[in-house]
Amino acid sequence: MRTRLPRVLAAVALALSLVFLPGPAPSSPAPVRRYQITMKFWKATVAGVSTIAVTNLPADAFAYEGETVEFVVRNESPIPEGFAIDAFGIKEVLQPKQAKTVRVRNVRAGAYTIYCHLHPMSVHYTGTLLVAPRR
Ligand SMILES: [Cu+2]
Repeated sequence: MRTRLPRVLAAVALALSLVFLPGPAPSSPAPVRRYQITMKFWKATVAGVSTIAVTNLPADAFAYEGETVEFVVRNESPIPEGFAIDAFGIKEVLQPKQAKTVRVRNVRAGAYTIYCHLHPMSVHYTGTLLVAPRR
């Protein structure tokens, strides 16, 4: 008598593979958050002293952990300016009118200061990159 066992085993194997094989890997890469930042310059009075002030507009950026953050930074100050985020090892120098793209991949949760490392903070406004944890 011919046995049906091979066919039954094949059917069981197929059923098990449909149940237990992992689904397709997520195909979409982590989202990218883009911020266009302009370093703006104007005359200001700090503690009674006439000086210049520089800030990043917008000053602040937001992302969720694991995302990629991309800053397109343009320097509208008449002198070289810095764009630094210590926690990610970023220390870029931008000449007047120069633009640079700075990418931070797979950001960790936390709050990070964005600042100019070339000049005292008293003539700059710092910004914050806020990275929220995923729930
Ligand atoms: Cu500066």
